[in-house]
Amino acid sequence: MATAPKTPPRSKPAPSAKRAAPRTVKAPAEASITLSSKTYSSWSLRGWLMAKLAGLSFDEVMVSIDDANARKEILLLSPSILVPCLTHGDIKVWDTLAIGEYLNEIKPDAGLLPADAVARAHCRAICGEMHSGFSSLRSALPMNLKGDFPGHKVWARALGDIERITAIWQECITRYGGPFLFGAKPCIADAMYAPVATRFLTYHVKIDRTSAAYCQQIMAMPEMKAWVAAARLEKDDMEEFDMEF
Ligand SMILES: N[C@@H](CCC(=O)N[C@@H](CS)C(=O)NCC(=O)O)C(=O)O
Repeated sequence: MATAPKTPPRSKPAPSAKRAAPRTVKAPAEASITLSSKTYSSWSLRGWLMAKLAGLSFDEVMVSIDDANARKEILLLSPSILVPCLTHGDIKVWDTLAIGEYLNEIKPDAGLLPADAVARAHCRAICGEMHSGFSSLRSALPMNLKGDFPGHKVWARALGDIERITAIWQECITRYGGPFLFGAKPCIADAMYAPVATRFLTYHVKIDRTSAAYCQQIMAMPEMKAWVAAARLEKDDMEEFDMEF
């Protein structure tokens, strides 16, 4: 006589196999970056923007460079007592251009530097110019993301810097097709010049149409919008400042 096939008894799920409620676990950041003011610190903005463009996940370590205790803390974090400083595992990189180069090495697919060797050399040259030059522009027009100064008198020596910077921008945009300096995507050079774009807008500097459109392009980047929004929430307004910081 044929017997009906037995259905195997349902085994009770082991306690550990019970379905757990879905949890979102935030992955630890890959790195951290020390920054000072989002309103006034142009170098903080450059380093931060490079890390964002690289797609690095990082924690922001905000330090006040005016506070003596904070200065001691920065000294531990950044041997030069300058911001920004990138900490990635055991490695510390405390100069903005070096941060850009380092990020390009650990995130080679992010396109932080142009793929073409000639364009790459051009990019490094204009980044170097920004890094070591334009001191008249820096002191005449300090970055201030909360400010709006129409009619601001631009010191004559700064005019030469403005002329040179806009010539750099025009040449890049003409040669590589824009809308960013080296083509369709922002790269290290755009991060280096982003604080200049903010200054031109803050002080209503009269510039050519290509350069003015480039400033708008920089300000429309989602990363820039996030930085500016965070700057507006900062409480530490400075009444006066006479040097770039
Ligand atoms: N050349 C440096 C410049 C960095 C710099 O000057 N940072 C300013 C803030 S924007 C700073 O940390 N100043 C410290 C101070 O004034 O005590 C770099 O490329 O990172």
